[in-house]
Amino acid sequence: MKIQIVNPNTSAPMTAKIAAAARTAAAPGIEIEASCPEHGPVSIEGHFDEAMAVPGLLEEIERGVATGCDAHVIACFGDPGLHAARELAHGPVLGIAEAAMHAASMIATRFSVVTTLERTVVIAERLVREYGMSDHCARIRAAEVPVLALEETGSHAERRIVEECRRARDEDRAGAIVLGCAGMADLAGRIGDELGVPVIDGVNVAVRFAGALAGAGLGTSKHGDLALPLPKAFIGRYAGWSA
Ligand code: 5HY
Repeated sequence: MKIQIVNPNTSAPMTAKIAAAARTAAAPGIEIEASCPEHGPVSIEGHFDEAMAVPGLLEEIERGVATGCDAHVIACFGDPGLHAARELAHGPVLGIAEAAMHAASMIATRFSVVTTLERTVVIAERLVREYGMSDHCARIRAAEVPVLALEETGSHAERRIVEECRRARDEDRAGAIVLGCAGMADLAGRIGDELGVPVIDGVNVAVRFAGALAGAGLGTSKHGDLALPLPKAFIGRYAGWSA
């Protein structure tokens, strides 16, 4: 089985970190194909970044479908382009936010999310509602850490995230904590050990859930709104999408 994982931003160090976390999570015999778009923002920290990242993400998903990937993971906590990617793919497509929130709801009555910047909290709040997690999600907190600070050795990013997770544990009555950025994939184990509560990395659980769904013979339904896109002409820079 081959699982594609796409980092929708264009940061090569973050893509490498996500690939490593995905390979650690993958069951024996599962091959991971990791990539990021050639075009787009180096980090995604708002609605504009998300919108600008989606065309490149969809080009990567289309490439993964063409190379025979059995399932696909979108490794960005806003789950950008998730439904559009599901239209393109036959295999399951999972976003790390959706996967992490569902995992948290299965191991704790209430969970909190610790994300990067305050301005992205509204995006996570929308996903909590969309995924039916409002009764499970105690709070969405921002550590006020820019995404790319997670790639800088010696930055205070990790310490700020640990402290925000500690506040979530102590103030939100959260039985589990969801990390709100793919760039935090390498922190879950350390923070969980330090705080004594389950800390969930979406890359880890999304890869495992994707393998489980594909292993169960389940793919994205092609009946209804997630059917393949209707063939039509695209003009200008997207002419390559013309059917
Ligand atoms: C992510 N941005 O997972 C999100 C995190 C965020 O570039 N990768 C990004 O702040 O929404």
